[in-house]
Amino acid sequence: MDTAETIIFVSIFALAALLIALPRMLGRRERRRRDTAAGGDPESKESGRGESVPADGSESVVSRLTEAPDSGVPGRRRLRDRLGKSRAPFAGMRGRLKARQLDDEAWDDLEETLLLADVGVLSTARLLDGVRDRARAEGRSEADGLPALLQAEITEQLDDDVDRTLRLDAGRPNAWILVGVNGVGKTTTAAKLATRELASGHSVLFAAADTFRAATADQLAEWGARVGVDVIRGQEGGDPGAVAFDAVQAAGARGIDLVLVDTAGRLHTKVNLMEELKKIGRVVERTPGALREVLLVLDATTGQNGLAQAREFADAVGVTGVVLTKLDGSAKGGVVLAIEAELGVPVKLVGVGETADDLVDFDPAEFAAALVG
Ligand SMILES: Nc1nc2c(ncn2[C@@H]2O[C@H](COP(=O)(O)OP(=O)(O)OP(=O)(O)O)[C@@H](O)[C@H]2O)c(=O)[nH]1
Ligand SMILES: [Mg+2]
Repeated sequence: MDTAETIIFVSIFALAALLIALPRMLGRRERRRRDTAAGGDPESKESGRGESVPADGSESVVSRLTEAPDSGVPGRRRLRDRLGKSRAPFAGMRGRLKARQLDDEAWDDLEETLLLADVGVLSTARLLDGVRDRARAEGRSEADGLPALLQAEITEQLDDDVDRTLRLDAGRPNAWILVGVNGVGKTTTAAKLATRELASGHSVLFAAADTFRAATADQLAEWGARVGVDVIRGQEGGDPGAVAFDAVQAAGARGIDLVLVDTAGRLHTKVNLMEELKKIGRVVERTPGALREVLLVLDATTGQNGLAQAREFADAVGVTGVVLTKLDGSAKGGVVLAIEAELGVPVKLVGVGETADDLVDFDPAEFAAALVG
């Protein structure tokens, strides 16, 4: 073979190799492009460290909600991953307790860790008693078994045959009212709930009963437009009860299963928020049996401080369940125990991020494992 022949031979070979490799390269590029469009790297979505976005920033909030689904991640792993900040004190304790005796110091460590996780004084005492009983019953003398005992005790104290389901009878109007102070995540939770209920085949209508600021109704309306949920809204500063009433009537007329009523977290000073919320409940009940859930939305990052507000709502408006939001950005996940023990209201759902499917059914065993295990 002379030089010219060699060059021709090598060129033909290179061209053939290129023709074989090109479709594969293009396919890979296209797949990467589609993955990015579908939400990209799951890690990069751990945004929103619980900070409030003003209602006028609602457009971006809604975009994030709808455009960054996280559906590929199983709930169990997601909860564990998202609970990173709350897990940290327990992980630290686990390290310290290794190869140590179960002495006073170990018990003090456990107590401090629980308080640090915002479990609260009463619930901490109750958990310590339970873990001590378990350690005694099992004749433990080593401290490194404490986390497992704690996990079992948390599961047991939270479980207690509590009904955490959300009540809905399809084929008639059901209303779920979302209540809670400013910025805790009511509107976002309404959007998450709508996404979830639509996925399970229920029809949904939003009631923008937060008439305090028009921007909040806009936030809900924009979200509704994206997922195909209509919004019943009133005038800015108008009567929130009238909006809720109209929405339930409309649901009855249109055969819609669920009305999600988004309410204000604060009102003009002269109007009493609790009275206004009670009134919303009353007008919804003008369609007898329509009021199925009053969900108190609580921001986990406020920890024990949120409990005082929660008590006020629970006393005033007959809360049927708690949605604990921003658990992903909180180091105070232990507050779940205090909420259930001190309010006597079940935590039904937890929010673990800002995207549409970042809402997880609250499961005590899963939660205890994610926190301590
Ligand atoms: N990280 C994180 N952020 C959340 C979660 N839920 C809500 N948020 C964010 O919290 C902020 C406030 O949420 P909204 O839904 O507007 O709160 P709101 O209770 O309706 O607020 P007001 O209408 O002002 O009373 C937004 O930035 C949300 O994206 C969550 O589970 N995790
Ligand atoms: Mg809102």
